[in-house]
Amino acid sequence: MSVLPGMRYPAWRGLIEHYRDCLPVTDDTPVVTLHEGATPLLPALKLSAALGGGVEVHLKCEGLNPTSSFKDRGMTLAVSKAVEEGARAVICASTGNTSASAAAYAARAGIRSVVLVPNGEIALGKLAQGMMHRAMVLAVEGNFDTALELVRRISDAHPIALVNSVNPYRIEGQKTAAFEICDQLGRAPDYQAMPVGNAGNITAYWKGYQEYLKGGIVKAAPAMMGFQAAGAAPIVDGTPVSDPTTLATAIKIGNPASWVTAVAARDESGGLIERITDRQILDAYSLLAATEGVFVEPASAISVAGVIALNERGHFRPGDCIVCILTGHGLKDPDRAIAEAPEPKVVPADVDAIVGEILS
Ligand code: AN7
Repeated sequence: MSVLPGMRYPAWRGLIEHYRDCLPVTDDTPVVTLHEGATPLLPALKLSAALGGGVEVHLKCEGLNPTSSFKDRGMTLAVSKAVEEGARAVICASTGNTSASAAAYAARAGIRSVVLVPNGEIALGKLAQGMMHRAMVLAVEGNFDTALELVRRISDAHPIALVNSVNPYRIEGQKTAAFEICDQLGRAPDYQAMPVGNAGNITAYWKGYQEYLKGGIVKAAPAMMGFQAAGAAPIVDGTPVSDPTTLATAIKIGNPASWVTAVAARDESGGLIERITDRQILDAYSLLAATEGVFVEPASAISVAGVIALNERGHFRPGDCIVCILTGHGLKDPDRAIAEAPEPKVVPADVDAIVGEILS
């Protein structure tokens, strides 16, 4: 049997091409893509066993998108539509991942990007990405909520496209992750666990599941389980947090833009939105890396921390299928990894000394 090189699997050309029928694009839309999407849905064998009770946990590895977070799903569509509408520049506020993704897609499109980040509050990898993709990176003396307010005012008054998740195309692109999970599992999961920051992603997933349900592609939708960091849990509290705190800087957000639709996703799906402490986040962060081989950023580990906490309260039944959304890669935040893990031991360049270490 002869197989042509490069022809052994069908080409993946990004989520707009793959889910074109379900997205607001036409033949005239210039598709700006880095071939995002098609991320792995990994069975979490050790975690499932450790939870006991016959639950089946899967990890949706969104850190394997081109800029290493889920934001690329929304950004491919938002930047494509911005270019279609004639924009020469995009702007966003960001805790880091949105800015990295906006910068990359703007570079790909050949347009300018301006990103406002809270000064000193974003993880190093994300800052490096924005800089390398030649965004104009502005470090605002204020938090994310303040930065979002500023970019909304700027884009209202000037011809610069806003690519935060208040842009509906962001939600449209991100809903494809729900499609993928259903396509990968052959059904919808019983539960989905995810971080909630500005709340665009929970809104997007719920839209995606509802569309597959209405289209008859799946017979049920999952209960949506959102988790906020204990020091930045406005939806759990029912009131904005003026000075949010958490080491999970990605979700250090006190007044989510998509608050109402996040609550709708929770309630319509029979789900919940709960708070998780930084300690619980770090435990899950280390556990995932050490026992599943999956390195995520702290905000993403909250999905697993939430499932562990609920499992301890007897929330799940045997056979339940739970998908944890792992939103961003661990390399985004190298400082946190180095702070949490054991330091390398310095050894002499000597076989006996090294063998001695290994056996000790
Ligand atoms: C890894 O980049 O808000 O609830 O400005 O980076 O849709 O906001 C990032 C959010 C979860 C929360 N996990 O998603 C930004 C930003 C990671 C994130 C979230 C973010 P939303």
